[in-house]
Amino acid sequence: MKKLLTIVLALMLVLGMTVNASALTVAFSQIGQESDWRTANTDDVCGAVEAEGWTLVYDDAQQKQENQVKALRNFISQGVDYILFTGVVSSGWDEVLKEVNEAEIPLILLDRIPDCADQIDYVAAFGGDFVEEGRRMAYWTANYVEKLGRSAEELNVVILEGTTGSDAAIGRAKGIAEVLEDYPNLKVVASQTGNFSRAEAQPVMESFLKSLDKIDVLLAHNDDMALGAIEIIKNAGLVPGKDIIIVGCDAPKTAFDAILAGEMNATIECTPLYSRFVVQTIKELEEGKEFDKTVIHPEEGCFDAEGGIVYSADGRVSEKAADVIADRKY
Ligand code: GZL
Repeated sequence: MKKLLTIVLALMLVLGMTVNASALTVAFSQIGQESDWRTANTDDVCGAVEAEGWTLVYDDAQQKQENQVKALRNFISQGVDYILFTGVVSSGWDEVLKEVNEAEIPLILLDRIPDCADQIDYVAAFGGDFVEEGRRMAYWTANYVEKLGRSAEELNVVILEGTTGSDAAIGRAKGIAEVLEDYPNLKVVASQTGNFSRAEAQPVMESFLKSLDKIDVLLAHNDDMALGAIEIIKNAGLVPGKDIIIVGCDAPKTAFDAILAGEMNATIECTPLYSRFVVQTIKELEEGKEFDKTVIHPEEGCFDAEGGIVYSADGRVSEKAADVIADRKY
């Protein structure tokens, strides 16, 4: 009898947790649809939440901070169980995220981490190491220039920056500047935001080409802006990937296609595929696990036409795009 009771109790516990977990409502305040990365991130995270049988409450802020603030307040009034949040910019979140804390709704930070992170409660955080991604863009470029035998040349570098005020753009800019200090032959002659979007990067690339006598390298904080710039470079009668070395960041399939076409030289990976982290974290939180405030960074690489180029201070070597494109998931 005692044994039967133990089995029944154990079953109730497991069922209880399963029932609990399946009844969850997970809200996601997403920035918008500005890039291939963002679309892949949305599809991956939302697909995973729904695949678990959880109720998804999703908001696309269309790049506007005020829309995200409104969405977060709506999530609070709906009494959701978890909030997933990535901010379009780094500042201006203190008040609303404190309201999330006061409502005692567990907050999971994804992708871009708000400046106020140390002053608020969040249960876990996951996103790219943007400063390191910037360093890798610059390291790859310096080593590729050396491979071309052009290290003695003074090369003009232009930069298409991401969304002004976002930690992704701030971090990548910091990483690029830090490494280029050691390569005086790579001279940044212009740097301007293209807001992580193809369309907004194009007039900026046009203005670079019109105002500068020579451009040898384009560093784009994301591949969408690099791909937009490639069209402008071709329209100007130049050969992208040859007349202008082009390095992006994110590594969506569209960047691989450009690399295989010889129009782009390299991309630094910044994975948007957070679903495994989100689902595992919520399940572990449901079981009472505690996380510390460390931002968990995924393992990321670098891809180019030939492979074999060192792209980091710890000696990591790029992979050949043609060898890995078939396995890419975004
Ligand atoms: C990076 C992410 C950036 C991508 C862009 O984690 O925040 O925003 O690099 C996206 O493509 O728009």
